[in-house]
Amino acid sequence: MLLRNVFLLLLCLVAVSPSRADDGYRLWLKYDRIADAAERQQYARVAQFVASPGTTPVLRAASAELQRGLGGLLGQPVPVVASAGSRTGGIVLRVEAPARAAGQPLKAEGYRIFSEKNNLVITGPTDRAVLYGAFALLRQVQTRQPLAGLSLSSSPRIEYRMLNHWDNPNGTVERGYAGSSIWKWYELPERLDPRYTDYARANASVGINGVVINNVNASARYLSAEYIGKVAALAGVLRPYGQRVYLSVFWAAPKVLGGLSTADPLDPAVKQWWAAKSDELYQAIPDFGGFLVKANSEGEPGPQDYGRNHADGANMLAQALGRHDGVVMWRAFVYKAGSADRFKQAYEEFQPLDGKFDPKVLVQVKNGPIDFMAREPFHPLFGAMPQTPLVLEVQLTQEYLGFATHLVYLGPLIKEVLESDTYAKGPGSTVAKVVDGTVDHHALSAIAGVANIGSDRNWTGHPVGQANWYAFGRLAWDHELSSAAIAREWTKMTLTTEPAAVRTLTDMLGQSRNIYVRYTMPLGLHHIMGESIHYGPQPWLAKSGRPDWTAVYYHKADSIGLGFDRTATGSNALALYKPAVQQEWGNAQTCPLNYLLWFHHVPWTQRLSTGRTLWNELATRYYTGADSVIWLQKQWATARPALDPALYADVAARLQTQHKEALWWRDACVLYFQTFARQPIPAPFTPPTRSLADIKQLVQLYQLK
Ligand code: GCW
Repeated sequence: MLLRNVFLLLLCLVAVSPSRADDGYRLWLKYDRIADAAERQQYARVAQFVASPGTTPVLRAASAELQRGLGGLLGQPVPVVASAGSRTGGIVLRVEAPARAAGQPLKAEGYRIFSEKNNLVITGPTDRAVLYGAFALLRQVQTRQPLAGLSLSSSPRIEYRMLNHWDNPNGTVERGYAGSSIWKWYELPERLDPRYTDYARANASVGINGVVINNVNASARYLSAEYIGKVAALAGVLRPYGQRVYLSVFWAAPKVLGGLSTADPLDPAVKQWWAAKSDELYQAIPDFGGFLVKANSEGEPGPQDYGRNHADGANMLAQALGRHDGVVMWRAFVYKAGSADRFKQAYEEFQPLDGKFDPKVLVQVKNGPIDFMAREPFHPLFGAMPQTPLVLEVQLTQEYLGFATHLVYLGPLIKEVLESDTYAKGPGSTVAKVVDGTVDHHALSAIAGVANIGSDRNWTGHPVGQANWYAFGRLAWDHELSSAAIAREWTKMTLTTEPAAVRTLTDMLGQSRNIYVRYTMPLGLHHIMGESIHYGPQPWLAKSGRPDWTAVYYHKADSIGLGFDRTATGSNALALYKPAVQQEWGNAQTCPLNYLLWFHHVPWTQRLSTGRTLWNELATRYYTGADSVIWLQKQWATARPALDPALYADVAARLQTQHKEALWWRDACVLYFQTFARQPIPAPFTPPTRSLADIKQLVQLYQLK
C-alpha cells in the first residue's frame, strides 16, 4: 500500500512538473526534439549519419555540432563516421578547392550544401567554410525548412566580422548590463570555463570570426607576458570555432609596461617595443588577429600627445605587426571639449588623413556621428574616405536603448544604417557597400558589434538581447538579409516554431526599435538621456563636465522652437555629406521627420508633413510611443501559450518596467519641452498627473552614487 502511494505520488510529480525551465543559456542553439514524429522522420531519413574526415579541430567541431544538434532535434543518436563509404542518407563534410565547387566562386569561408548520391554534402574551400555550412544546415532544421534536395550556397560579404568586448581586467564590463565579464582572468590560463566553448559555438553559428576581448579603454595589463599566456589559452578555445583573438591596446603601454619615457610613435625605441611585443604575441598566438585602438579620445592617450596624428600612430602599429597576418583597427570616435558641433569632429580629424594609412590599417567608425543614439543619421565619414577601408561599429549592448530592461530588437537599426545611401560614387553607394569594400574596391572589409554579453545565465540579461547578438552576426555575414527574416529565424530557433506565435513575435520585434525611439527621442532628438549612466530622461541637463555632455547642447530648445540647426545657417555639419544627401535632409519642409531635429531648429508652430505642428507632433509621438509598450505587452501575452513559462514571465515583467519607464520618459520630455513651447498637451491626450519637479527628483535618484 505504502509503495503504491509513493508510486502514485511520484507519478503525480512527474505529470505536473513543467519540463525543464528554459533559462536561456542555450541561446538559439537549443536543439530540442521536434515534437511532430512525422516531421522528425522526414529529417531523420536524410540525416542518418555525419561523415567527416575529422582531420582538423575545426572539422571536428563541425561534426560534433551536427551530431549534437541533429541528435537533439531528431531525438535519436546520429553517429559520426570517418567516411560515408557506400552508405547513403547522411551528411558528408568535405573541404575542397573552390574550382571543384560548381556555380559562383566561393570565398575562403563560403560554403555550399548540395545533394550527391543521396547524401547531403557540406563543402567549402576551408574547414571554417564547412563549419559555417554545418550551422547553416542545422538552421534549416531548426527553422523547419526541408533538407531533402537542399541546395544552398553562401559566402560572407564582409571579411572581418568582429565582436568588441568592453570587458575590463577586474571583471567589470563598461556599459555591460548582463552581469560581469565572461572572461575569468584569475582562473586563466589553467582553468577554461566551459562557457568559453559555448560562447565560441554561438559566435560560429552566426559567422562571427573575430573577438576583441577587452575594453577599448584598455589596460596595459593584457600586453604583459602573464596575460598574453591567458589570452593564448582563450585563443585556443576560440580557434576550432574559426575565431581569432584581437586586443585593444593602451597607447602608453611602452611607458607603463616597457619603462620607456615616451610613447611617441616616431620614436625608434617605441617602434622597437611594439615590434617586439607583436612578435611575442604571435609566438604565443600564431593566428593573433591584431589591435584595436582608441586613442586621443575621452582622455585616452594617443599619438597627438606627441604632436603626431592618427595615421602616424596607426601606421607605426601596422609596421610593428610586420610580416604577421594581423591588422590594426583604429577608432574614429574622437571629440574634443569646446567644439561648436561634436557632429563634425571625427570627420575633421580623420577625413584629411584619407590615403595616409598603411594597407594593414582599417578605420573604425561608429554608425552615427554622435554616439549610438537610438536613431542617428549615418556617419559622414562613410563615403568620404575612399582610400581607407572603414569598419562599421554598431553597439549591441543597449547603452542608450534602455539597458537590459527595454525590449529593443536592433535588426532595424543596423539595417537602416547599412542601407543609408552615401552617394559616394553615385546612387546606391550604401554604407553596406562602402563597408564591404565594393564601392572603393578594398581588399579588407570589417564590421564590429559592441557585445552585450555577460556572465548572466542567459548571456544578455534581457532574453531578447540575444536576438541582437544573433542579428549582428547574420548581417555581418550577409547585409542583404532582411531584419524581419532574421527576427523570424531567431524566434523559431529560440522561442517557438508555432506559426501564429512566430508571426506575432516577429512583428513585435520589428516594431520595438521605432517604439523606443518614439517614447525617448522622437523626430531626431538626441542625447537627452540621464547624465553619465545614460539611462532615463534628463533633457534639462545644462551643466556637466563638458558642454557636449549636456542635453541642452543638442536639443537647443527655446521659445521659438527645437532642434540643432546643422544647415548653412547653423553649424553646417550637413555640408560634410554629398550634395544628394544634403538635398534630402537640408530643407526643413522636406527632411524626413525621423531626422528633422538632427538638422533643423524648427518653430514649435511649424506644420509638419503629418498635418500637425511640431509641438503637437512631438507630444503625439511621446504619447503614442508610451502607449505602444502596452501593444508590446499584448503581443507577448498573445504568444504566451507557445512560450516557456519562465521565459514568458521574465519578459512580461521587464515589459512592465519598460511601460513604467516609457511614461517616465514621456512625462519628463513633454513637461520639460512644454516650458518652452507654452502650449497645452493636444487632445485626445491627458496631461501628466505628476509635475516636472516630481520627475526631476526621480531622475536625480538614479544619479545618486
Ligand atoms: O558611448 C561612449 C560610452 C563610453 C565608451 C565610448 C567609446 C568605451 O559612453 O563608455 O567607452 O563611447 O565608444 O569609446
